[in-house]
Amino acid sequence: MADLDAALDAAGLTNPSVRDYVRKYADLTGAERIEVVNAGDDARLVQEALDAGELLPAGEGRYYSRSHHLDTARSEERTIVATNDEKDKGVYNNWRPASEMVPLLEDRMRGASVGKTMYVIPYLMSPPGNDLAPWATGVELTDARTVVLHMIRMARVGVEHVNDVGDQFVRAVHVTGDLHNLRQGTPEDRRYFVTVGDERTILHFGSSYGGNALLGKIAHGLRQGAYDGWASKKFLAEQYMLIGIHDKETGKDYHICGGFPSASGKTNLAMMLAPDVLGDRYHVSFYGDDIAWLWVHEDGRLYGMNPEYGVFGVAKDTNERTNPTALRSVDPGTGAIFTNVAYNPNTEEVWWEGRTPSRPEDVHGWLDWTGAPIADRKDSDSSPWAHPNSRFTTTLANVPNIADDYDAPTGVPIDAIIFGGRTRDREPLIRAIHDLAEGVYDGLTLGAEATAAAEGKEGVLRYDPMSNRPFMAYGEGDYAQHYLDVVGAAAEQPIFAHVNWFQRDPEDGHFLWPGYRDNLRPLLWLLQLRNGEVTGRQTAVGIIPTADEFNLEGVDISPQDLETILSIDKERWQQEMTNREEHLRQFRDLPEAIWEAHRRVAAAVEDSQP
Ligand code: GTP
Ligand code: SPV
Ligand code: MN
Repeated sequence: MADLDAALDAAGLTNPSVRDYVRKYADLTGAERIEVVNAGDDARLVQEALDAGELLPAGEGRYYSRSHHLDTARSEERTIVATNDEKDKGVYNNWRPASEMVPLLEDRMRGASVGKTMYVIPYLMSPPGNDLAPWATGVELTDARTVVLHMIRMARVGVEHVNDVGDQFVRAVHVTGDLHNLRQGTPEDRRYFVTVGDERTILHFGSSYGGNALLGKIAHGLRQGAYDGWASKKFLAEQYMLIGIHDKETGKDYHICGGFPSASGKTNLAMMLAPDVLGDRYHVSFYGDDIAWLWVHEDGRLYGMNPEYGVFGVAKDTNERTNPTALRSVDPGTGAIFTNVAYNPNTEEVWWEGRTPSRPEDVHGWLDWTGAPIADRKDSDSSPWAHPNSRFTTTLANVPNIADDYDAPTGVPIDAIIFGGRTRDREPLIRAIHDLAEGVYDGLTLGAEATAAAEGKEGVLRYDPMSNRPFMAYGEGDYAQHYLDVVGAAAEQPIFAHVNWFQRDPEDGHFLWPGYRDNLRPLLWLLQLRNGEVTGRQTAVGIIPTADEFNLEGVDISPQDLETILSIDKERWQQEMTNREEHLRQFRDLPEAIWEAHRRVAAAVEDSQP
């Protein structure tokens, strides 16, 4: 490409290592032109996307996009972590040798961008100046303009982030491929989503949706971050939300982070409004809703920060009751992008299941997520209007409860780490754990129903260690040891807890706990426990609140349901301990401290009163 140097010069992209990398992939993919992207290019690129029909208007300053109908979620089968050392093979990371995958991906990418623009997106997955910024720098190359628009919302984007980093940046290459001919979901599937951990290179081919294509997010922010955190011995990269809780009465601030599997409540928790009766006293602030990096700073405390700059949130069931904060974050004028929801081009409205109690009455003009008119549907067709993994994208600054210091380089000290998944029985509302090894053990045995965030997995009950199963970068035994080492190095230990908002009545299926805003209540109890203000009740699997320790003013729950979610079913837990043993046995080199924790908990379950 003759004008490559001229384009890089004009953009002020001076780092020679970055320039060499761009040249290599421009040559390989055969892109016709390159364009270096800065955050300030957003308005122009939005207009170009509207003109090209890649975006459609969704009211003032909001946009709608539709992905290919076979390209709507992550594919766990097609996602691979490759390295040059077979010791990195784990149970969940789909390890392959780098020497096999790199040529294979380069082959797929060869000539695949002929006639297209290759956008060069320099990005930073941390607040500027953060301790971990050296691992957070990357350059994504993509051939899709809508991916650029998403990256501008989800990451800090601009050449200033990469000019002075030498060779220390992640090479993140995204090539869409011919979505009509990739045989998605068949044995001849041509897609590959590969992170080459020890080469700090990400090669994704065959999708333009979500984390498959916005490479700063899960590929760098989780998989590469996890690998780097372990290789450097410095940090953890986790699929965690991160919130602050401010107590206006005492003036104290607390920070809680925690892992819930995909589409299981992180965004909702991070955007939570305090329940009305508690609102005068407590305020919840949003730091992050999907990823946190954790490390111990020179002052000896455990810190967390959100590498992202935006929210890629699940649309389904987002409404004025469940999450008004999310709705405000995508109000007119926010620049939000909706993907794969239902759309009405006449009125420029969007809709998804759970947005309102019933579907829009006048179906005239409404199109489902595939673009098919609702009015043409057969009466028997009850399929959802919006794809179950349809999402909204908006920058952090649009989130009404964004923390004042979300962009501060320091990050925030962590008081508590929580885990939770969709579990319809057994798991109580909350159980707290003081001991580090038992906390890590608890995270490793997180069991949950999988969701539509991954292709073809919805409803499957499975273990999802630390909510990181789809993002594991190296062996689980090494991971557990690294977790113990990082958190164990902190002078002040966080408290751990397991939470469950999803217990259901076995007969009629209703959720026993109202959830959403009321989720603040068990978290406040946890902080009180940490402060020694309550004692709870010790059980075999942790400390659970007694009903009187627990502020339930204004909560809509029956006494029987409350009793169920605050109790431990011995028999179910005995079964669970057998399953856990089998689950943990898969992992090579699991630290003895984790096995000891397992044996301690299993013995306590056996000894407990039924
Ligand atoms: P990813 O972005 O995929 O990693 O997911 P997430 O963990 O951020 O999920 P999110 O908060 O967007 O939750 C997804 C789904 O869980 C939505 O359909 C919510 O309505 C539902 N949900 C969240 N919190 C609660 C709760 O407290 N109770 C119940 N019953 N449902 C909830
Ligand atoms: C998830 O699936 O956990 C997400 C969405 O947060 S994606 O970035 O597409 O992976
Ligand atoms: Mn996620």
